[in-house]
Amino acid sequence: MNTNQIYTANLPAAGRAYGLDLDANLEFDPRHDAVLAFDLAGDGIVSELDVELSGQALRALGGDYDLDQDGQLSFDEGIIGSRMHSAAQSWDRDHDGLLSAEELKRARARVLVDGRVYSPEAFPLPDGTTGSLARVDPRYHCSWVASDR
Ligand SMILES: [Ca+2]
Ligand SMILES: [Ca+2]
Ligand SMILES: [Ca+2]
Repeated sequence: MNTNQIYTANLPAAGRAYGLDLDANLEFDPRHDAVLAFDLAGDGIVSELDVELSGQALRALGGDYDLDQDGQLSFDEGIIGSRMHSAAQSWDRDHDGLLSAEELKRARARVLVDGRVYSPEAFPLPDGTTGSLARVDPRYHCSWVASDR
């Protein structure tokens, strides 16, 4: 497969979800852009709660404990955020601060596009090609997606 990598910004999406700006226009569009979430309960379903908690955990992993994203850090958010940070660190198995394709797979990551659930190894990109998530960097709010074009 001939791959090139796309750099995407990680943006807040609806319901505090963790959005990936696949079409690189710095806005979250639910039809073209993706949401990164984890099947936290391991039941094969990515629920709305999974999506919200995944977003919070990914931001906490990057050091952002403002769980409700209102721009203020409450006392409770400091405590819960640091717990979420510790929990999310188990996804980062080599402790480099990034989530690699392999780490995402082991953590049961899923990519949601236009209401459908895909594997992070194959999901539709806005240009009609198939993408796979190569790396997620929660500290710098960016990701790399490999395209099959
Ligand atoms: Ca976008
Ligand atoms: Ca807050
Ligand atoms: Ca890692």
